[in-house]
Amino acid sequence: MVQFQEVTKQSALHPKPAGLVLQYGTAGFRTNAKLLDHIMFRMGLLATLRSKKTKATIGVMVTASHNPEEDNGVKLVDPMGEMVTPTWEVYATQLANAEQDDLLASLKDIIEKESINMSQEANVFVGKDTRSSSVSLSKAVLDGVSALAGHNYGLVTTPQLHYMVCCQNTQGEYGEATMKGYYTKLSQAFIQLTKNASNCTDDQKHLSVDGANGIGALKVREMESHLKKELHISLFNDGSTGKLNHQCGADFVKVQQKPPTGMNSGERCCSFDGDADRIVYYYTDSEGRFHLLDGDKVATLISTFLKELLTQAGLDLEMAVVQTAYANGSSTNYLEDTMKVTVRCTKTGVKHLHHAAQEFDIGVYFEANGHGTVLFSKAAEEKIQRLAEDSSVANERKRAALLLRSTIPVINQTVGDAISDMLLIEAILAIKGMTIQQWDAIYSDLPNRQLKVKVADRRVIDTADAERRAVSPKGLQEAIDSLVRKYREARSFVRPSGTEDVVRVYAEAETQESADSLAHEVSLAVYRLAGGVGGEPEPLTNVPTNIHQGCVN
Ligand code: NG1
Ligand code: ZN
Repeated sequence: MVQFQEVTKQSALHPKPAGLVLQYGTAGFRTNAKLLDHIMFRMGLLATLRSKKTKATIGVMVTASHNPEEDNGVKLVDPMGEMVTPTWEVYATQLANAEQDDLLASLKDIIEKESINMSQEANVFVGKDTRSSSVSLSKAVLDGVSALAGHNYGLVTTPQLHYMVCCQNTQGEYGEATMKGYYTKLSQAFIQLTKNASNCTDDQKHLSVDGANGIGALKVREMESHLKKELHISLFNDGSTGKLNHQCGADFVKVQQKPPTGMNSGERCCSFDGDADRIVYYYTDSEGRFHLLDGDKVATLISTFLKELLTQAGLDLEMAVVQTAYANGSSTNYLEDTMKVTVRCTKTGVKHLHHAAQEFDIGVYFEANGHGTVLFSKAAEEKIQRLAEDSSVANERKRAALLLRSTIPVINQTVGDAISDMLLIEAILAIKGMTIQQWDAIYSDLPNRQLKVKVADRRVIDTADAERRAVSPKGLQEAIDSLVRKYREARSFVRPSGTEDVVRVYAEAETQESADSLAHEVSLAVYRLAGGVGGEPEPLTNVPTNIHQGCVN
């Protein structure tokens, strides 16, 4: 077939380095940008096949999110704006690792297994972040997509691309598949929602945003005029001078537990990550202490707000909060014991959280690192809509129903979205007349520490129970259990990262000292029992920068 001749011709321009093996991981393919040209071309091919198969528009986003500027990555977006389905992750890995001469055979194998009609039209939306390598890598994707099928959005945030794909496949029901459509939908909804906070002062309307020197900064600038001064944004790390994710951005702030450089963090601040699908808030108090409000605090604020409105509206809808093992233990206790909200724990990676959240009328999902959103089932949206329109409903119920109705369009339900989450959080704080200090005081985080350990092969670690227990190597879980028993209010778990060649260690305990020491002891157990490489992890207190041989925070 002519199509296959074209594939052969084009793929020669995007050759695969022989022997290189990469895995479609937690967030697609992600590694040093120099190794990704052939992957991009092949993901262009695969997205075209997926589009033919689903008879719908498919998205391809070129980004390595919060990872360093030198890295890049790619992930596929399914028709409703969600992450690509797991069977196709397997095809992605198969196609990516086929040696040059086997590429056609691998492609034909997928076509056959999925009974794809090759004469079906295809449509693929391609987006990229601000990394310098994203320019040529997104061109490689487009080479893989037939010239007719592709729609290149150029610079977009990851969640904007997910949104466009969903709009396109719902024939505009979800919104208009343009940048203007995105800004208009979100900002109009925000303005509508904050009308209910009429005595909000200019001070309360002010927010400092760290754009991580990435795409989020560009897009916040673009959106500002749509917000009609209802939110006053001071933008830092806007990409004009600094390097992407370097000493700034949501991941830096969360892991280092300190403000980004180039920002006065006294007041209410937030940081996006490099592709603007994560957000964390923070402030520094009058004694100079830094306070982080991470994804768990965001989930708590949003779910408290929604639960109060549901009660006031008298709506019987089942709401749940979905977290991962990284959620701070205090947040889980608060949600379950005080708020009486159902809490679910899934494996790391938003596709798992998203899936679990879909099982409820309202599913609030957030990773501790700040990636998350809220999902409303069709039935829930309809019930809210009916109540908001019901003229026989009395004051308090009516107000709550109207607020719930106005909340829905502020949210990007396809995937976690820093811009949309920011607008939702700002609206909630304004409506509740709540300061960031009051929000922070809802519960106190247990001190915690995250470390990384290098091992020869991280696949030797197998986990169960939503990654909270290690089932291999032998003896590791027993070692962790006995270390945890030494500390009060302690918890620890380990898992192989899906985006980096490391094993992650998490520990929390009553004091920071205990959390640090437990994390270190568990790192040593991993190092000894799971084939650690490099020098043994050293205690945190000995190394002020938190950077160790074989154990990097
Ligand atoms: P890995 O490297 O699998 O831990 C990290 C984050 C995930 C998710 C992905 C995708 C942590 C501990 N892990 O995955 O939550 O966001 O990156 O970006 O934050
Ligand atoms: Zn990201």
